[in-house]
Amino acid sequence: MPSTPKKPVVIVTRKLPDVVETRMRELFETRLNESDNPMTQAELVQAAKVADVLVPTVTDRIDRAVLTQAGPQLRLIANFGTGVDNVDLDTARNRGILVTNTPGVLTEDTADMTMALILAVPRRITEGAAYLRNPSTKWSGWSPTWMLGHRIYGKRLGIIGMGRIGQAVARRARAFGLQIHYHNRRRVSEALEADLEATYWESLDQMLTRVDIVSVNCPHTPATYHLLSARRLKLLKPTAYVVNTSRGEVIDENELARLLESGSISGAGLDVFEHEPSVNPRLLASERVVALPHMSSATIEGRIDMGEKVIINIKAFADGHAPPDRVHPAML
Ligand code: 8YV
Repeated sequence: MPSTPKKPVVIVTRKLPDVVETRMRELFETRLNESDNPMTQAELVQAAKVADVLVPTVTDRIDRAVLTQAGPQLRLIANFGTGVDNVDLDTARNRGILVTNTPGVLTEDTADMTMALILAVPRRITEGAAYLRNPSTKWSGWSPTWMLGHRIYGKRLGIIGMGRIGQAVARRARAFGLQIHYHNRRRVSEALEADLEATYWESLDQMLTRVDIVSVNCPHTPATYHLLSARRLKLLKPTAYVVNTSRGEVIDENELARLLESGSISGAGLDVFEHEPSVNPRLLASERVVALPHMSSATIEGRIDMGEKVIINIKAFADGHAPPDRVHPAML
């Protein structure tokens, strides 16, 4: 009788939606994290010693130490997330460990939240909502000069990173009457530029001096760490707003806080932070900041789609095929 192939041992580091966990259990030798407590580095090392496949999330640092102590059976890191800055990709590649991610399925949700922040900060949405809720303030009624924000229609939006999410933000922003400007490693096609009515800036510095709202939509890589450096942040107009739904590390957060405190820029909408889960208290203290706890992709539909992507990548790998969402497509 032919023996049934051994199911891969899959260790999932955080609690995933039930439907995803159930399917993973059916398909693989899956070990789940019912408690949802983030794993310590020591626990990650332990997991890497026994897993054939590790499924980490943004809260797990799969660094050199974890990867060099991994057992030889660890062949795939199927990241539950699009950004892979939590994984030491070079070490993984050198050790022949494949890394996959979940691109495409959180584009629209992240773009929605980016647009929400683009609206929320200039229009003071959270301030107004908090005012009505606050039991110590009594609303005395409408007044012509109270709670005034700034119009976004007709303003210039500068998108840093014109990938899937940047483009989805541009589409929404066009509908709100914003003019689209962008900076990207590579200029996008003429057809796409025409479709989005987007102006390309090869020089990020020049774009920053001219836009009213900046949206960070590029991944965090060694090349984009502090891309919005202290020097670059100072190029922004004092009336400018900064929105970030990508990764906190792309912005020099201390300098951002300083410029907000001194009124050298007008506000910021931040869903991500440099040292998550801690949030710079200076940013939280600023009335000019709308801060969210890394929830741009947090929809149940999105999480299930992400889980499906992870499952497809593991299944392809287990069946001896190339997983579709390889971060280094050349491997395999
Ligand atoms: C995810 C994200 O929730 O996918 C990403 O890159 O930033 C998030 O929206 C998180 O990364 C899941 O690991």
